[in-house]
Amino acid sequence: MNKKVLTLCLVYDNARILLGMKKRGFGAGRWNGFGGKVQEGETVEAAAHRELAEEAGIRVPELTKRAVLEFLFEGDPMVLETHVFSASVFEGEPTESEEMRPQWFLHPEIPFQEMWADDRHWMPILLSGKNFMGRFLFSADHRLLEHDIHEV
Ligand code: 95F
Repeated sequence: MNKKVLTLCLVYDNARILLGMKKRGFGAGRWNGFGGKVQEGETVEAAAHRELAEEAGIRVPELTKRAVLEFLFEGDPMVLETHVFSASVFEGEPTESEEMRPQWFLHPEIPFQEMWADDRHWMPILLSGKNFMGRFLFSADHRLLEHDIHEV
């Protein structure tokens, strides 16, 4: 099985969540958490810290493991194994990077219609404090075909 390991970090508190508008590359034009590919010789958690710093300009003293999500796209043998982390405490001011434009959203105003179609299925579970696993199958044109989520 061909797989890529990715990270995804959500910084949030009881009122708001920090998302970034992806400015280029895969997923451009969508709001998402901050993350990306784990590099060779790097731990998954180190990659998550690095991507938060690179893409959002913030540092977090602690990341909490929350989920592992598998994303599959029809016609593509690659499985995207995405490790989801959360943090509530951060240092620095969220700053726009080449990759992302950060913005805070109140929980009831999360722009699900401008996000990957999986997010509306799992982000409410994340915000409710639960941990979970999920598998999402997309068509080649990024429509969500199947999804399966288990709380753990
Ligand atoms: C969400 C995704 C994907 C999907 C893109 C690559 O970095 C990790 C996050 N990531 N995030 N919410 N959905 C389908 C994979 C394209």
